[in-house]
Amino acid sequence: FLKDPNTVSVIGVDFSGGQPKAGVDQGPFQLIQFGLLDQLKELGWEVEFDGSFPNYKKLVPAQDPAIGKMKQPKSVSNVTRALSQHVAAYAKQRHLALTLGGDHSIAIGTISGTAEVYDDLCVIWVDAHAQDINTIDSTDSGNLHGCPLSFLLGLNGEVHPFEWVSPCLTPDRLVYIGLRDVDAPEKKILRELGIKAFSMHEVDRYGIGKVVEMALDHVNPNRTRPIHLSFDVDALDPTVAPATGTPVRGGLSFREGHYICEAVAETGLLVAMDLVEVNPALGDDSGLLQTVTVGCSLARCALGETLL
Ligand code: 5AB
Ligand code: MN
Ligand code: MN
Ligand code: MN
Repeated sequence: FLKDPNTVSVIGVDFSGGQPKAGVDQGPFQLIQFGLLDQLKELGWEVEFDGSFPNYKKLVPAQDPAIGKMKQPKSVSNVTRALSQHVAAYAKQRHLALTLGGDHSIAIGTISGTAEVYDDLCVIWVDAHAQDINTIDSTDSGNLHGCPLSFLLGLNGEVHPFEWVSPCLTPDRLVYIGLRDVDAPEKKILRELGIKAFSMHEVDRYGIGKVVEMALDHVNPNRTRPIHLSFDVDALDPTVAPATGTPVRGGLSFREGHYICEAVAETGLLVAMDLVEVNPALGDDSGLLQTVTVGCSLARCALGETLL
């Protein structure tokens, strides 16, 4: 799907409005500061980065009152709308879009953007949380990083200010890996929609190799569909990636996380990746370095770095 030589367009989304903890907007800066762009060049990618970080922050209005239970709705809508256009433009050029977060609400933008170009898209969602499939009514927290998929699946109907989001995903095109912290309403939604989810229980039972194979068989049976990988670093065990806003014990090991990215790279079908929820303000210095190091190596593996 991508033009040759492969070009990766990196987007740094300095946005934290989908959740309450300050600092996650600095994730992109830290990942790039650590050397991610050069690392991708060394892998042989043409790397396109417009160099600007504050471009999303300025879309956050001074006042952003809650609407219903939704917190910071205008901020999330403004940022994700701009981001969807950004990602779609790169996807149209057949560049791989690598979006660095920022909290996971940005997936409303990234997946909308990719889906606009690739109508046969499937999404692999790697996360501790049943991701973010809370509807604007089922959410307890009102934090929109817990809701992106409800918008993408069209579960919320027409909601101001998200009228611009058109449902672009069907349940059969979505699969989760890494779940272990699922709200009751989310469990209900997953069951009702028949969404395939491989929790940590399945990872333990089958092993990550079989889980990824089953996940791909479910959403991409003939390996013909473009893949959007949305990777929330909190899918990893907190001992592996401590600097994140909603850590949950019993997560993916360092190798399991990397295996997912290596296996997705092997399909040759990856067209977009989100790497989200790195919060440099959380965890101590070594925790930050560890989390940024892991984030960069996950991205490299998704973009083709192999061990041998
Ligand atoms: B993350 C929770 N389900 O809705 C909610 O980090 C947590 O993007 C959402 O996965 C976590 O607030 C969102 C309790
Ligand atoms: Mn170009
Ligand atoms: Mn998430
Ligand atoms: Mn999460």
